Amino acid sequence: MKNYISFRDIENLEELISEAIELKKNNSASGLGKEKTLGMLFFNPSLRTRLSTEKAAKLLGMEVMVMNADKNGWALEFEDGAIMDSTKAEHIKEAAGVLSQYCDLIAVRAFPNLKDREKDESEQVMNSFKKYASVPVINLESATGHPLQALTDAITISELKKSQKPKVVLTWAPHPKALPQSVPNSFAEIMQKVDVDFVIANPEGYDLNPHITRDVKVFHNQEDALKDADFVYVKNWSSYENYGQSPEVDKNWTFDAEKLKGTNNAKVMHCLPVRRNVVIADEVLDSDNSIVIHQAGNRTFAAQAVLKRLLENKEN
Ligand code: AN0
Ligand code: CP
Repeated sequence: MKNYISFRDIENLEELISEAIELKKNNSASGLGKEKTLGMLFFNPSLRTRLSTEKAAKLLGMEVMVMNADKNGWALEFEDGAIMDSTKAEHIKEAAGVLSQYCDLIAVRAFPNLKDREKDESEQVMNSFKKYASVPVINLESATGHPLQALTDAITISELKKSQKPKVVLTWAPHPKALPQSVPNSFAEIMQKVDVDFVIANPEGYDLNPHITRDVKVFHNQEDALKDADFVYVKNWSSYENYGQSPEVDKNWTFDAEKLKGTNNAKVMHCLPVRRNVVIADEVLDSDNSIVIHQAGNRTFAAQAVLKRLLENKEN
Protein backbone atom coordinates (compact mmCIF):
# COMPACT_ATOMS: atom_id res chain seq x y z
CA MET A 1 0.00 0.00 0.00
CA LYS A 2 1.47 3.38 -1.01
CA ASN A 3 -1.05 5.71 0.65
CA TYR A 4 -4.31 5.22 2.54
CA ILE A 5 -6.47 8.00 1.15
CA SER A 6 -9.43 5.89 0.12
CA PHE A 7 -10.42 2.32 0.95
CA ARG A 8 -9.65 1.63 -2.74
CA ASP A 9 -5.97 1.82 -1.76
CA ILE A 10 -6.42 -1.56 -0.07
CA GLU A 11 -5.06 -4.29 -2.32
CA ASN A 12 -6.73 -7.25 -0.59
CA LEU A 13 -9.54 -6.28 1.78
CA GLU A 14 -10.23 -9.78 3.18
CA GLU A 15 -6.56 -10.19 3.98
CA LEU A 16 -6.33 -6.80 5.69
CA ILE A 17 -9.42 -7.54 7.83
CA SER A 18 -7.91 -10.87 8.93
CA GLU A 19 -4.61 -9.19 9.64
CA ALA A 20 -6.26 -6.55 11.85
CA ILE A 21 -8.09 -9.29 13.80
CA GLU A 22 -4.78 -11.16 14.19
CA LEU A 23 -3.00 -8.01 15.40
CA LYS A 24 -5.75 -7.55 17.98
CA LYS A 25 -4.99 -11.03 19.37
CA ASN A 26 -1.25 -10.83 19.07
CA ASN A 27 0.83 -7.73 18.41
CA SER A 28 3.35 -9.51 16.24
CA ALA A 29 4.71 -6.39 14.54
CA SER A 30 5.85 -4.35 17.54
CA GLY A 31 9.33 -3.66 16.15
CA LEU A 32 8.34 -2.65 12.60
CA GLY A 33 8.02 1.06 13.34
CA LYS A 34 11.25 1.46 15.31
CA GLU A 35 12.87 4.83 14.59
CA LYS A 36 9.96 5.79 12.32
CA THR A 37 7.73 8.78 12.97
CA LEU A 38 4.03 9.30 12.28
CA GLY A 39 2.97 12.94 11.97
CA MET A 40 -0.73 13.70 12.40
CA LEU A 41 -2.32 16.99 11.36
CA PHE A 42 -5.84 17.86 12.46
CA PHE A 43 -7.81 20.64 10.80
CA ASN A 44 -10.90 19.48 12.80
CA PRO A 45 -11.60 18.00 16.25
CA SER A 46 -11.20 14.30 17.02
CA LEU A 47 -11.18 11.92 19.94
CA ARG A 48 -11.11 8.39 18.50
CA THR A 49 -9.13 8.93 15.32
CA ARG A 50 -6.44 10.88 17.10
CA LEU A 51 -5.99 8.52 20.03
CA SER A 52 -6.51 5.18 18.28
CA THR A 53 -4.09 6.06 15.47
CA GLU A 54 -1.51 7.26 18.00
CA LYS A 55 -1.99 4.05 19.96
CA ALA A 56 -1.70 1.95 16.79
CA ALA A 57 1.56 3.69 15.83
CA LYS A 58 2.98 3.12 19.31
CA LEU A 59 2.00 -0.56 19.21
CA LEU A 60 4.22 -0.75 16.10
CA GLY A 61 7.06 0.99 17.95
CA MET A 62 6.69 4.34 16.13
CA GLU A 63 7.18 7.85 17.46
CA VAL A 64 4.16 10.13 17.02
CA MET A 65 3.86 13.89 16.53
CA VAL A 66 0.40 15.49 16.55
CA MET A 67 -0.52 19.01 15.60
CA ASN A 68 -3.83 20.86 15.63
CA ALA A 69 -3.14 22.43 12.27
CA ASP A 70 -6.21 24.66 12.41
CA LYS A 71 -5.13 26.34 15.65
CA ASN A 72 -1.35 26.04 15.87
CA GLY A 73 -0.11 25.88 12.29
CA TRP A 74 0.27 28.66 9.73
CA ALA A 75 -2.82 29.11 7.58
CA LEU A 76 -2.11 27.07 4.44
CA GLU A 77 -2.58 28.06 0.81
CA PHE A 78 -3.58 25.17 -1.46
CA GLU A 79 -4.00 26.98 -4.81
CA ASP A 80 -1.13 26.56 -7.25
CA GLY A 81 0.20 29.86 -8.53
CA ALA A 82 -1.52 31.88 -5.78
CA ILE A 83 -0.20 35.37 -5.07
CA MET A 84 0.05 35.01 -1.33
CA ASP A 85 -0.57 38.59 -0.23
CA SER A 86 -3.60 37.82 1.94
CA THR A 87 -4.14 35.75 5.11
CA LYS A 88 -2.45 32.45 4.10
CA ALA A 89 1.14 32.38 5.37
CA GLU A 90 2.46 29.11 3.96
CA HIS A 91 1.93 27.08 0.80
CA ILE A 92 1.17 23.36 0.95
CA LYS A 93 4.23 22.77 -1.27
CA GLU A 94 6.58 23.85 1.52
CA ALA A 95 4.43 22.54 4.38
CA ALA A 96 4.12 19.01 2.95
CA GLY A 97 7.77 19.02 1.84
CA VAL A 98 8.98 20.04 5.30
CA LEU A 99 6.71 17.54 7.10
CA SER A 100 8.18 14.82 4.90
CA GLN A 101 11.61 15.71 6.33
CA TYR A 102 10.39 15.00 9.85
CA CYS A 103 7.91 12.18 9.31
CA ASP A 104 7.90 8.75 7.66
CA LEU A 105 4.11 8.80 7.40
CA ILE A 106 1.77 11.81 7.36
CA ALA A 107 -1.87 11.55 8.45
CA VAL A 108 -4.38 14.34 7.85
CA ARG A 109 -7.96 15.16 8.93
CA ALA A 110 -9.72 17.81 6.86
CA PHE A 111 -13.54 17.92 6.75
CA PRO A 112 -15.54 19.37 3.84
CA ASN A 113 -16.89 22.93 4.01
CA LEU A 114 -20.26 21.58 2.71
CA LYS A 115 -20.80 24.73 0.63
CA ASP A 116 -19.27 23.93 -2.75
CA ARG A 117 -19.81 20.31 -3.78
CA GLU A 118 -17.36 20.39 -6.65
CA LYS A 119 -14.61 21.82 -4.44
CA ASP A 120 -15.25 19.23 -1.70
CA GLU A 121 -15.25 16.44 -4.28
CA SER A 122 -11.88 17.60 -5.60
CA GLU A 123 -10.41 16.58 -2.20
CA GLN A 124 -7.97 19.46 -2.49
CA VAL A 125 -6.39 19.09 0.95
CA MET A 126 -5.83 15.34 0.83
CA ASN A 127 -4.70 15.36 -2.79
CA SER A 128 -2.31 18.26 -2.20
CA PHE A 129 -0.65 16.38 0.65
CA LYS A 130 -0.42 13.34 -1.62
CA LYS A 131 1.10 15.45 -4.40
CA TYR A 132 3.65 17.39 -2.35
CA ALA A 133 4.62 14.96 0.42
CA SER A 134 7.41 12.54 -0.36
CA VAL A 135 6.13 10.00 2.20
CA PRO A 136 2.83 8.05 2.37
CA VAL A 137 -0.32 9.96 3.32
CA ILE A 138 -3.18 8.63 5.46
CA ASN A 139 -6.74 9.97 5.45
CA LEU A 140 -8.09 10.58 8.96
CA GLU A 141 -11.46 11.75 7.45
CA SER A 142 -11.54 14.00 4.48
CA ALA A 143 -14.18 15.91 2.51
CA THR A 144 -15.75 12.77 1.04
CA GLY A 145 -14.45 9.75 2.95
CA HIS A 146 -13.39 8.21 6.25
CA PRO A 147 -11.60 5.03 5.17
CA LEU A 148 -10.08 4.14 8.57
CA GLN A 149 -13.59 4.19 10.03
CA ALA A 150 -14.90 2.05 7.17
CA LEU A 151 -12.16 -0.52 7.64
CA THR A 152 -12.98 -0.60 11.37
CA ASP A 153 -16.64 -1.18 10.56
CA ALA A 154 -15.88 -4.04 8.17
CA ILE A 155 -13.61 -5.62 10.80
CA THR A 156 -16.32 -5.28 13.47
CA ILE A 157 -19.01 -6.90 11.29
CA SER A 158 -16.64 -9.68 10.29
CA GLU A 159 -15.82 -10.36 13.97
CA LEU A 160 -19.41 -10.31 15.27
CA LYS A 161 -21.53 -11.72 12.44
CA LYS A 162 -23.49 -14.88 13.22
CA SER A 163 -24.33 -15.85 9.65
CA GLN A 164 -22.25 -16.06 6.49
CA LYS A 165 -24.08 -13.18 4.84
CA PRO A 166 -25.67 -10.87 7.43
CA LYS A 167 -28.13 -8.14 6.51
CA VAL A 168 -26.59 -4.72 7.15
CA VAL A 169 -28.68 -1.53 7.11
CA LEU A 170 -27.20 1.95 7.01
CA THR A 171 -29.88 4.29 8.30
CA TRP A 172 -29.94 8.07 8.37
CA ALA A 173 -30.91 9.73 11.67
CA PRO A 174 -31.50 13.36 12.64
CA HIS A 175 -28.80 15.76 13.89
CA PRO A 176 -28.93 19.47 14.74
CA LYS A 177 -25.85 20.28 12.60
CA ALA A 178 -25.14 19.61 8.94
CA LEU A 179 -22.60 16.77 8.85
CA PRO A 180 -20.34 15.43 6.08
CA GLN A 181 -21.26 12.44 3.93
CA SER A 182 -17.75 11.05 4.51
CA VAL A 183 -18.64 8.29 7.00
CA PRO A 184 -21.70 6.93 5.12
CA ASN A 185 -19.83 7.21 1.79
CA SER A 186 -16.94 5.06 2.95
CA PHE A 187 -19.23 2.65 4.79
CA ALA A 188 -21.40 2.21 1.69
CA GLU A 189 -18.30 1.65 -0.44
CA ILE A 190 -16.75 -0.97 1.80
CA MET A 191 -20.05 -2.81 2.36
CA GLN A 192 -20.23 -3.36 -1.39
CA LYS A 193 -16.90 -5.23 -1.19
CA VAL A 194 -17.71 -7.67 1.62
CA ASP A 195 -20.14 -10.58 1.82
CA VAL A 196 -23.24 -8.88 3.27
CA ASP A 197 -26.76 -8.06 2.17
CA PHE A 198 -26.52 -4.25 2.31
CA VAL A 199 -29.31 -1.66 2.05
CA ILE A 200 -29.62 2.03 2.93
CA ALA A 201 -32.53 3.90 4.53
CA ASN A 202 -32.79 7.67 4.33
CA PRO A 203 -35.51 10.28 3.91
CA GLU A 204 -36.19 11.70 0.46
CA GLY A 205 -33.68 14.41 -0.33
CA TYR A 206 -30.90 12.61 1.54
CA ASP A 207 -29.79 10.05 -1.09
CA LEU A 208 -26.01 9.75 -1.11
CA ASN A 209 -23.90 10.24 -4.23
CA PRO A 210 -25.28 7.66 -6.72
CA HIS A 211 -21.74 7.00 -8.00
CA ILE A 212 -21.00 5.67 -4.52
CA THR A 213 -24.23 3.81 -3.75
CA ARG A 214 -24.47 2.39 -7.30
CA ASP A 215 -26.81 -0.65 -7.20
CA VAL A 216 -27.44 -0.60 -3.45
CA LYS A 217 -31.18 -0.54 -2.68
CA VAL A 218 -32.17 2.75 -1.05
CA PHE A 219 -35.39 2.80 1.02
CA HIS A 220 -37.17 6.02 1.89
CA ASN A 221 -39.17 4.06 4.47
CA GLN A 222 -36.98 3.21 7.47
CA GLU A 223 -39.25 0.46 8.83
CA ASP A 224 -39.18 -1.49 5.55
CA ALA A 225 -35.40 -1.31 5.37
CA LEU A 226 -34.90 -2.44 8.97
CA LYS A 227 -36.80 -5.74 8.56
CA ASP A 228 -34.53 -8.73 9.40
CA ALA A 229 -31.46 -6.52 9.88
CA ASP A 230 -28.55 -8.18 11.69
CA PHE A 231 -26.54 -4.95 11.90
CA VAL A 232 -27.92 -1.42 11.89
CA TYR A 233 -25.43 1.41 11.28
CA VAL A 234 -26.98 4.69 12.37
CA LYS A 235 -25.56 7.97 11.06
CA ASN A 236 -26.65 11.45 10.14
CA TRP A 237 -25.46 13.16 6.97
CA SER A 238 -26.43 16.35 5.23
CA SER A 239 -28.07 16.35 1.82
CA TYR A 240 -25.95 15.51 -1.22
CA GLU A 241 -28.54 16.68 -3.77
CA ASN A 242 -29.21 19.94 -1.97
CA TYR A 243 -25.57 20.06 -1.05
CA GLY A 244 -24.76 20.56 2.62
CA GLN A 245 -28.36 21.48 3.50
CA SER A 246 -30.59 19.71 6.02
CA PRO A 247 -34.07 19.73 4.49
CA GLU A 248 -36.89 19.11 6.96
CA VAL A 249 -38.01 15.53 7.49
CA ASP A 250 -41.60 14.74 8.47
CA LYS A 251 -41.20 11.33 10.16
CA ASN A 252 -39.21 10.54 13.30
CA TRP A 253 -35.94 8.89 12.20
CA THR A 254 -34.28 8.68 15.65
CA PHE A 255 -33.22 5.08 16.22
CA ASP A 256 -35.10 3.89 19.31
CA ALA A 257 -36.24 0.63 20.95
CA GLU A 258 -39.37 0.48 18.79
CA LYS A 259 -37.26 0.55 15.61
CA LEU A 260 -34.90 -2.04 17.07
CA LYS A 261 -37.88 -4.39 17.56
CA GLY A 262 -38.42 -4.42 13.82
CA THR A 263 -34.96 -5.95 13.22
CA ASN A 264 -33.47 -9.40 13.75
CA ASN A 265 -32.29 -8.36 17.23
CA ALA A 266 -29.71 -6.28 15.37
CA LYS A 267 -26.37 -5.10 16.65
CA VAL A 268 -26.33 -1.32 16.55
CA MET A 269 -23.31 0.59 15.23
CA HIS A 270 -22.30 4.25 15.10
CA CYS A 271 -18.90 5.80 14.38
CA LEU A 272 -19.27 8.20 17.38
CA PRO A 273 -19.52 10.91 18.59
CA VAL A 274 -23.27 10.30 18.89
CA ARG A 275 -25.93 12.72 20.12
CA ARG A 276 -28.01 10.70 22.58
CA ASN A 277 -31.79 10.84 22.12
CA VAL A 278 -31.42 12.68 18.83
CA VAL A 279 -29.54 10.15 16.69
CA ILE A 280 -29.94 7.04 18.90
CA ALA A 281 -32.12 6.75 22.02
CA ASP A 282 -30.57 6.02 25.45
CA GLU A 283 -32.54 2.76 25.66
CA VAL A 284 -30.70 1.47 22.56
CA LEU A 285 -27.23 2.87 23.32
CA ASP A 286 -27.43 1.44 26.85
CA SER A 287 -28.71 -1.97 25.72
CA ASP A 288 -26.73 -5.10 24.90
CA ASN A 289 -27.54 -4.53 21.23
CA SER A 290 -25.22 -1.54 21.07
CA ILE A 291 -21.68 -2.38 19.95
CA VAL A 292 -20.46 1.21 19.57
CA ILE A 293 -17.74 0.90 22.23
CA HIS A 294 -16.44 -2.37 20.82
CA GLN A 295 -16.51 -0.74 17.37
CA ALA A 296 -14.49 2.27 18.60
CA GLY A 297 -12.02 -0.16 20.20
CA ASN A 298 -11.40 -1.67 16.77
CA ARG A 299 -10.20 1.69 15.44
CA THR A 300 -6.79 0.85 16.91
CA PHE A 301 -6.45 -2.40 14.99
CA ALA A 302 -7.70 -1.00 11.70
CA ALA A 303 -5.11 1.77 12.02
CA GLN A 304 -2.42 -0.68 13.06
CA ALA A 305 -3.06 -2.91 10.03
CA VAL A 306 -2.92 0.11 7.68
CA LEU A 307 0.22 1.62 9.24
CA LYS A 308 1.87 -1.80 9.09
CA ARG A 309 1.13 -2.11 5.35
CA LEU A 310 2.49 1.37 4.66
CA LEU A 311 5.67 0.70 6.65
CA GLU A 312 6.19 -2.65 4.92
CA ASN A 313 5.76 -1.06 1.51
CA LYS A 314 8.35 1.60 2.34
CA GLU A 315 10.86 -1.06 3.29
CA ASN A 316 10.54 -2.95 0.00
C1 AN0 B 1 -18.21 13.98 12.04
C2 AN0 B 1 -18.93 13.46 10.79
O1 AN0 B 1 -20.12 13.18 10.83
O2 AN0 B 1 -18.26 13.30 9.75
C3 AN0 B 1 -17.14 13.02 12.46
C4 AN0 B 1 -17.56 11.61 12.67
C5 AN0 B 1 -16.45 10.67 12.82
N1 AN0 B 1 -19.15 14.12 13.11
C6 AN0 B 1 -19.41 15.26 13.70
O3 AN0 B 1 -18.91 16.28 13.30
C7 AN0 B 1 -20.37 15.26 14.87
N1 CP C 1 -15.29 8.13 14.65
C1 CP C 1 -14.40 9.12 14.67
O1 CP C 1 -13.68 9.36 13.68
O2 CP C 1 -14.33 9.82 15.83
P1 CP C 1 -13.49 11.13 16.09
O3 CP C 1 -14.10 12.23 15.26
O4 CP C 1 -13.59 11.37 17.57
O5 CP C 1 -12.07 10.89 15.66
